[in-house]
Amino acid sequence: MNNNLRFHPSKAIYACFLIIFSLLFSFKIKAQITVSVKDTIPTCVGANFKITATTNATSGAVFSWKGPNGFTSNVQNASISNLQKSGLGVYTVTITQGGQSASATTLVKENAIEVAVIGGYLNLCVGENLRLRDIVFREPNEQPLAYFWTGPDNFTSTSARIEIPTTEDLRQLGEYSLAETYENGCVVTVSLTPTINKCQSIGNLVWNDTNNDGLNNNGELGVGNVTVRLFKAKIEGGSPTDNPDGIAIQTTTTNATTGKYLFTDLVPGAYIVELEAPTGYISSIGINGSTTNIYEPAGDANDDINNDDNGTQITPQKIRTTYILLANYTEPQNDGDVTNGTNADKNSNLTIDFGLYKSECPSEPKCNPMMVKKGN
Ligand SMILES: [Ca+2]
Ligand SMILES: [Ca+2]
Ligand SMILES: [Ca+2]
Ligand SMILES: [Ca+2]
Repeated sequence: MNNNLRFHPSKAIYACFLIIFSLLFSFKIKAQITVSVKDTIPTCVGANFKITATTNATSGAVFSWKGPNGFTSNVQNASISNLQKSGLGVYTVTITQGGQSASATTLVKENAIEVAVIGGYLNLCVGENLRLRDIVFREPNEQPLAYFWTGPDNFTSTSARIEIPTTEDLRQLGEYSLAETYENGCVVTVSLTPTINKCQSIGNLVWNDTNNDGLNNNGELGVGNVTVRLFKAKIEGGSPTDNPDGIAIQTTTTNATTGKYLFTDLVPGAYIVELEAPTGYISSIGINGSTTNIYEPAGDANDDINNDDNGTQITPQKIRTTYILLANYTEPQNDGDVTNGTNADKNSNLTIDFGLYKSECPSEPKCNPMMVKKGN
C-alpha cells in the first residue's frame, strides 16, 4: 500500500486549517473596500459644493459618480457647480478596486427653512413676547453660519432666535423675514406674519336690584340703555389708583333687554368702569333701607366675584368701580363665558356687575348714599 495515499490525521487537520485560513483571508479582502457619503446634503439652487466620498481604498481605486440630469464624475469627491433644480436628487458613487466594488448614495435636496412662533400659537395677545425661530432640524454640521432677521418697526437681528415684547400700539404687527447663510454659500429666506390681538374684555351686567341686597337674585332683570364708560386707571408711584386717567377710552350702552355690556379689544392693565346712573336709580347698598353696607361703598371690583354689585355712587349721576387689573390668561372662567362647554375665556372678566336700586325717595338722605356722604 502506498504510504502517501494512506489517511493520516495530522495531514487532514493541516488541510482543514489551510481551507479555513484562506476562506477567512478572502472574506477579509472582500470586506475591506468601503465607501460612504453624507446621507443628505441640504443646499440651494445656484450653489457650488463638493460631495465627499470617504473610503479606505488605496490608490488605484476607480470612482464613478452618477446623478440627476446626466451627472457623471470619475474623481473621488464630486464637484457640483451652479446647482439647478433639475440637479436635485440622489447621487451615487461606486468605487472599484481589485475586482471588488462598493457604492453609497446621498440625497441632494433644497435647504428647508421654516419659521414658527415658539411656545404658542401664531395668534398672540398684546403683552406676550413674540418669539420666533427656525424650527427645521439640522445636524450640528449643517447649521447656518449667519442669521439675519428683519421685521416691522425697523426691526433687525442677527440672533438665531428673536424675542420681542408686544405693545398696545401694535407696532410689532407685520411680516418678519429670516435669511440664513450657509457654509456652501446658500442664502435661504422665509417670512411669516404673526397676528397680535388685544385679547381682553370687561363686562357685563347692570341689573335692577329690587331687594337692594347687592346681589343679582333670580328674577332681578337687567337695566337697558345705561351709558357705561371705560377708563384707564390713573397710575401713581407705579401703582393703579381708583381714579380714572383722562377721558373714557370706550363708551357703550347696556343691551336694551338684557342690561348687559361688554368692552373688548383691551390689553393688560388697570381699568375703571363707570355708569351714568339712570334717573331714579342709585347704586345698590346691601340692605334695603340702610345707607351703608358691604355694597356701598362697593368692595374690590377685582375680586372676580360674579353677579355682585361693584359700583360706588360718586356723584348723583356717576357710579364707579375700584380699579380692575387685567392680565393675559388669568381672568375668571366661571363668569358666564360662552364656552361651548369647555373653553372658558381666560381673557374675559365678566364679573364687573352693577346693582341699581330704584329708590322711592332718592332726594332723602336715608335713601340715597350720596346725600349721606355729602351730609358728612
Ligand atoms: Ca338683589
Ligand atoms: Ca372669563
Ligand atoms: Ca357678570
Ligand atoms: Ca363682581
